[in-house]
Amino acid sequence: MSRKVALVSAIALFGVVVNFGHAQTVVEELERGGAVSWRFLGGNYVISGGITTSGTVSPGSPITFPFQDLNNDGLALDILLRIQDLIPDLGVNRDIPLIAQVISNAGSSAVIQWTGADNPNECIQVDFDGTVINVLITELFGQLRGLVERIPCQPDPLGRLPHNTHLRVTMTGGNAFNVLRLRGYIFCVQTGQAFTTAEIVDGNWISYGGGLPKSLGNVNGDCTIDDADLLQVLFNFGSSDSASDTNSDGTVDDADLLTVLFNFGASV
Ligand SMILES: [Ca+2]
Ligand SMILES: [Ca+2]
Ligand SMILES: [Ca+2]
Repeated sequence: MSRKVALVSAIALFGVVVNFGHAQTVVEELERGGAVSWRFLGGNYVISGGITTSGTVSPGSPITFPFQDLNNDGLALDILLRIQDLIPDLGVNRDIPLIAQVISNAGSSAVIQWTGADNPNECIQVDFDGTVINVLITELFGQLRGLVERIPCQPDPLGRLPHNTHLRVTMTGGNAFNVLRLRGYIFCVQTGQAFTTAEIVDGNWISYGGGLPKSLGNVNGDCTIDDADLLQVLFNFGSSDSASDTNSDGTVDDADLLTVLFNFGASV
């Protein structure tokens, strides 16, 4: 008996059906999704201090935020905000670690806030609308607050995630809780007159996540883990088909099959 047949027989005997798709909160479902797609929908910028000016910031391209547990508090909803991805034209290549905090959790909806700062204390060339100025950046501060709600399971509306999504995160709390601030000394001269603050205000953003990722056995990326996933793994058993390789170790084998079986029946 081949290994594959032995495994399937064992499964049939034990009838492993674990269904954890229901009775979770949206916070757990968001974490389970492993990543969100995110798009800045535009806003205004205000610069004051050593330079005083203002203008509009165009909507950005959709980006992906893989979730991590950056502060080791057991909640893997933290993200690394790359300024370069958010505002490519600014020329600031720094990351702000945004730590997730659950503000409220009503089960079917929740409010999550991501907050973080970076203090580079580096003289960096910053491109303000085509004018390149050296700035000794002392502080980068970011904060996002979003309302997480369920939506019908569907392909990622922002086209970033490889699996279907069933959660939408919309900006909430306005300017008070959604901040991207850059502070520093223009021309890298540390005098009071040179101290400048640049902030994005009246911005808006949207994000999508949830769903069932490949790592849980949803190898076809739809809204359930079922016999279609099982068949796909069996069909590709022994190959290196990355779509069917749930643990991304380069081989489709019994570990991947067990992942599908363990989560069999889950749906969103
Ligand atoms: Ca965390
Ligand atoms: Ca599936
Ligand atoms: Ca594998």
